[in-house]
Amino acid sequence: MKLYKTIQGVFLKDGSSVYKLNRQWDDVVNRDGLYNYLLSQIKTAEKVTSDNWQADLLPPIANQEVWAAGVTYLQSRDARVEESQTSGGSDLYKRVYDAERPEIFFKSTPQRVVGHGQDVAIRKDSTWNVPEPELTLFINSKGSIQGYTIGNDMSSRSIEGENALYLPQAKTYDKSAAIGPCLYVIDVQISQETNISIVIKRGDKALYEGSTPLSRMKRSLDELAGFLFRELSFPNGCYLMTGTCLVPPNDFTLQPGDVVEISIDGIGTLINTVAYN
Ligand code: DO4
Ligand code: MG
Repeated sequence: MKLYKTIQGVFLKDGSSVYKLNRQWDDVVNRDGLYNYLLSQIKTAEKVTSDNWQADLLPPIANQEVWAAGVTYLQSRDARVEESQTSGGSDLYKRVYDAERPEIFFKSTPQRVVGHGQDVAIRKDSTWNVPEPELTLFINSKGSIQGYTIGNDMSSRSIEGENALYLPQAKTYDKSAAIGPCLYVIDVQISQETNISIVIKRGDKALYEGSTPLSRMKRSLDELAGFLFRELSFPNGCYLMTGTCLVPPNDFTLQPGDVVEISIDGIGTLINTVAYN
């Protein structure tokens, strides 16, 4: 089942049927057994017959913070080892990849997040910018994974590469986090065979394309959620981006007008155009 947030409210899509839920986003999503709760709502919710409900899509978020895990795939480790050669920080990435404790960092407050169809930003003071396509977990306030969405952890490689201590500036700025188009809720954990793919388009040319199964991630999803919740509470639940595996070649940087399309099996496609703030 898929949950969408729009200007008109919260909508639930089950197969080809769509229902309007008369509750606020936080109240709908932050619960145990979200899948069964949504199933029960279908019995009483108003069925929507026109297609207009999708017109004013918002990111699937209200009062949730967005956090991110890093260096969870070998490809991310290697790319960062390379970009930090001159700063002397490359050893950090090798060590965190092998360590018991994962890298987890704060990514975004909800008001800085954009959704499907909105612009994502690159920093004007950065010379090397990339999208990071990431499976993104919705975790309820008790620390249990209840759903999934598509995330784009927009990053400045020039700023992070200059000095690892600049990570918050490389990662967190207005419109640096995109999530959507929906929250995907299933009654089992998402399959390891699930593919994440990306296409970056400039005009009608695809400049970079890549795809990877989730199984290439070094850590488990529960492990990442467990570390995030060790000493942090999230009264409305939170989102956790789980790291990237798809890294464009080193001579690639995003430009305003580029279109980033990220797809995850079962969830859909998140499309954003790149712009300056
Ligand atoms: O270590 C810096 C960030 C890593 C990251 O965002 C990723 O691996 O996806
Ligand atoms: Mg990332």
